[in-house]
Amino acid sequence: MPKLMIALDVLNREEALKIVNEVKDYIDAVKVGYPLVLSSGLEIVEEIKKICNREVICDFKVADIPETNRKIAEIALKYADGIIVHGFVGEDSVKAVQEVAKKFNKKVIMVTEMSHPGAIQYMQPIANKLAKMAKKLKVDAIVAPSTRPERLKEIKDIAKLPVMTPGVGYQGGKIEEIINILDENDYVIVGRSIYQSENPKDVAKKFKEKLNKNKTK
Ligand code: FNU
Repeated sequence: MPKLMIALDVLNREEALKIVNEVKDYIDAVKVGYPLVLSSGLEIVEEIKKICNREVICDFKVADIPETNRKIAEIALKYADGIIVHGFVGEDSVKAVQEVAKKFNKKVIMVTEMSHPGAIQYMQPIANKLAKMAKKLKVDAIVAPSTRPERLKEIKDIAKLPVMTPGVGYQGGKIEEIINILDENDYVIVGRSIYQSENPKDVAKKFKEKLNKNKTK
């Protein structure tokens, strides 16, 4: 059964911690990004971990020269269990983050093709190459879109690595359409459908149940 990762893109500490506390029994991991970290500080990662004792990944989509990437990773991975980086900036930039992650025994997750419509414009044409690069560099996981199941499958088949897939719920992706592509090492990322709902706990529970039951082969 694939894991459920909540994307916690809320804008304040209290709300973030309240939601984590509500959904903690049904999630396997938490993803924080700029919206939460810039509004509440990186220490929020430690606070989240204290409440739910789950993996916390920093979605910083790091995309700079190796030296700057290295600095960002050094700070983020002191707290987080993994960091999301962009691959299009090239192997050297990703490798710089991998070196830091190795030191801390943490994960590097590399974006291949993003889930929004605009990703078709520039990312999709290079995404298969990025998937090959991810395989070559042996990153710990890749990001690929659940909004385009056929692309998710193609990219996963090329990279042969665990996938963290966003786009389920608000962006139109459906668990039913991706479940047969995924395995127990993969993560389905859900944000707004959980944290903007009236009852985040119930919604997280339902997603978790869907991940458990929906495999058809
Ligand atoms: P929700 N995210 C994404 N698509 O949506 N990191 C990508 O291709 C990607 C991401 C993040 O739509 C997005 O920033 F690489 O509310 C947000 O944090 O369910 C989450 O995944 C999706 O949130």
